[in-house]
Amino acid sequence: MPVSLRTQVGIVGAGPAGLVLSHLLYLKGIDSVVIENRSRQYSEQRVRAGVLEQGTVDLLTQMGVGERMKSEGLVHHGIELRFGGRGHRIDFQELTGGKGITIYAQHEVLKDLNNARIATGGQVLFEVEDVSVHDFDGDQPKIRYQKDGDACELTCDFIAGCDGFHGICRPSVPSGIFTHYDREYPFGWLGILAEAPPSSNELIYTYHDRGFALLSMRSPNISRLYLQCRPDENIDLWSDETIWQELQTRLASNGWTLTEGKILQKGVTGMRSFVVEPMQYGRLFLAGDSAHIVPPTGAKGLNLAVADVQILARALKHFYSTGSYDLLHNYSEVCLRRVWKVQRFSWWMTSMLHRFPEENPFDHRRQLAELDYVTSSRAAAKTLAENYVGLPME
Ligand code: RFL
Ligand code: PHB
Repeated sequence: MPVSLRTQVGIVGAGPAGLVLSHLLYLKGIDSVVIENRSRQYSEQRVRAGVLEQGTVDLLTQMGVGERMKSEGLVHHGIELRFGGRGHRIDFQELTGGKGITIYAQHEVLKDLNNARIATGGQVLFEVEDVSVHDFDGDQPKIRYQKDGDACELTCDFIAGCDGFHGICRPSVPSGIFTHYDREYPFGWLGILAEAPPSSNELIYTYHDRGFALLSMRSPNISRLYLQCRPDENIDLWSDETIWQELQTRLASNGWTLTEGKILQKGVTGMRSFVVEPMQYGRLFLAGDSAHIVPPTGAKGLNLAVADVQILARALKHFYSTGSYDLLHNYSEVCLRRVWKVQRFSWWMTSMLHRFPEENPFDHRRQLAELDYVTSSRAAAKTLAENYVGLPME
């Protein structure tokens, strides 16, 4: 006999989507259990996102998990677009009526959320195995898993599939229900974390003949940098010296120097755009990367995951307060309106800033014209700024 547990909302995945949802539900008086197959240490150390939209910062602050982000996060009011060896600033503050972004690592957000969940008696179960979801087409869905050698069954009212792109929730839905929209890009990003003070106060997105490069950061002493590479690039072929040399070449600009430092971590990430429609089946609701992936050029994945669960938490609260399914029925439609706008923006930033293997000289000239337009037209710059700092929530 499995160990039986009961909760209102069973959440698969303790990434940003799962943990924000769990804590938001707690603040609304709704019980949840989070089931995670990795260790807490692994998820709190894994280097991923770094850019938080204003809306994400505001939400984390309202949730009471913004204290460290406020003291350690770096607030930025613009970015630089660099091409032809020259930089052009996009002034978010001026173009969006005072908005900005905050640089604060995803794994730091996870630490803050895990601490808040534990301090308030929340249940986040790490290192579970063989997770599977059942009966979500009825009104007593179940999550089955193994924990410390015991078979467990968690019965819930609803399941939130917050288990990322490679999770089990989306593939558990019978075929024919979901429509998938997909685009793979013919390149990836080689990312490094380096012990070097950032060479710029703001992020620099660079278009270079040899490919895209991005200068970002994590703190006043740690730089985060990326290079466009082949999607199947073998990281072992890149010595630290070669990486710095390529960054120096692509980021070069008159009168500006890139400070190098010890490389602490390096890795290659593939790039894709992906959406599943709808984001719900029966009592299973998908949120975050389990339902959609964006290429990182717009810095949107984590922010979109947080937007989804904000909408889901509101709909669940409405259900528990009134018994009405109205908002739950609208969940997918409301999320997807934002998802597709963010997909468009991420695709556009990616298309503008990368070299494509199949491009011809016309495409190259068109990209340069696009960059010239975005950095010389107030209307175009405003469009970029409005999307980058984050579209308003519906
Ligand atoms: P996550 O973070 O993938 O979390 C899913 C969790 O589910 C767990 N899991 C399971 N648990 C139980 N049973 C199973 N069978 C399970 N299968 C999986 C996983 O272990 C994990 O803990 O998804 P979530 O919560 O939807 O969050 C999405 C974000 O993590 C992602 O979109 C961002 O990291 C994307 N991203 C960026 N987003 C931004 O908003 N701003 C950025 O600056 C930014 N930069 C980036 C990025 C992603 C990157 N990479 C590595 C893909 C930069 C990079 C390089
Ligand atoms: C990062 O700091 O990791 C980062 C910044 C901007 C992006 C993507 C990633 O567009």
